Amino acid sequence: MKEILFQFGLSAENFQVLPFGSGLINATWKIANEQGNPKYILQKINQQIFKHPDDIAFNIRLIDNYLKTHFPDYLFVSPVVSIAGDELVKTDNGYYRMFPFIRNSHTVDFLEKPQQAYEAAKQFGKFTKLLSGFDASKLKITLPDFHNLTLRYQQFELTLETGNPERIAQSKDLIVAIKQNKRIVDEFEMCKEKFTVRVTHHDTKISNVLFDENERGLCVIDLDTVMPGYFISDVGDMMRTYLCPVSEEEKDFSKIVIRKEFYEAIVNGFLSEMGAELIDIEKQYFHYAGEFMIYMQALRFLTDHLKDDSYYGAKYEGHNFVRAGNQITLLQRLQEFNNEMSVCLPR
Ligand code: GN1
Ligand code: MG
Repeated sequence: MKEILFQFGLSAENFQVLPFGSGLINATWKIANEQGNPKYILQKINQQIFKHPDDIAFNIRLIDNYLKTHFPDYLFVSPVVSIAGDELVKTDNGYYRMFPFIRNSHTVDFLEKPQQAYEAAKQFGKFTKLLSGFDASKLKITLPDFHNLTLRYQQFELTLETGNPERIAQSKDLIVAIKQNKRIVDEFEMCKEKFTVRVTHHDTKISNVLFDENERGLCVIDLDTVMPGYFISDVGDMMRTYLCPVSEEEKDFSKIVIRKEFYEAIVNGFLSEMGAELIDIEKQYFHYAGEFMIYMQALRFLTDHLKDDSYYGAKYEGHNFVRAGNQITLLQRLQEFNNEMSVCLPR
């Protein structure tokens, strides 16, 4: 750590390095000064997943330039440049990057109020809207096929033949549930033909939004997965992670419910920025977004369980099995909700 801080022009004697955040992929630390005030966020990029960290830096630079030119008032958190002049510091141990800690800002790990969902949805919508004049095809693909549901389904089917046979046998019910919902994959194929490709964040969990002291959204962060994509990725992951009072880690599935006020907050927050951008067919599929992302996450957790947790890892035996079951339950609750609500929400 001393060496890494040095490369970013900081002396380890003047700073404390504290673990920070709860992401599953990259490791994150908060760098605080001697008084304990946070000054920087340091991240190690997981190179098992992001094979070309330079591509992430490239994308951030392009977006940064575009936003600084066209929307200078937008708060964009640019990475700290190292003494060698790079956004990334490469060590034997991997790639690191650093961001300034924005004063008086904070992140939220659990949503307590619908207003937080509104603010977050507004910020993710605003990010895509501000970049509507930017050519998304210039972005490097940092994770090929990241939200390609069709491919994920094919990988799942392949895993049913090549995966851990004991786990496959034990997961029968979840496998059936996945297969029964295959329609969601078919609908995605239709979406791909009709939807507009836009700059998409692809990781809209609540901790990727900065809030100010008055709980107003400031901007979005964590741009590793910003790529060309469809709005259902961003809206869908908000539905997946904001609607329910418990997370994908919850083992007691009876706690999985859909909170209507949070649903409305996502719709209103996102449409406050993107309402004029979305085309009719996209608006008609607003409700599909949640199904799409929850189903894909169930599929990913289950596939990983059947492949002995090679992607997500496991903190206990059966961890990804529990996560997959949790997401299947969430999918069922959302489908019930969508059926009941179809009258009062824009369909
Ligand atoms: C991963 O690391 P984190 O938590 O931001 C994953 C997301 C999943 C999420 C599930 C690159 O995101 O796609 O939705 O875990 N990111 C990657 O918790 O695979
Ligand atoms: Mg992330």
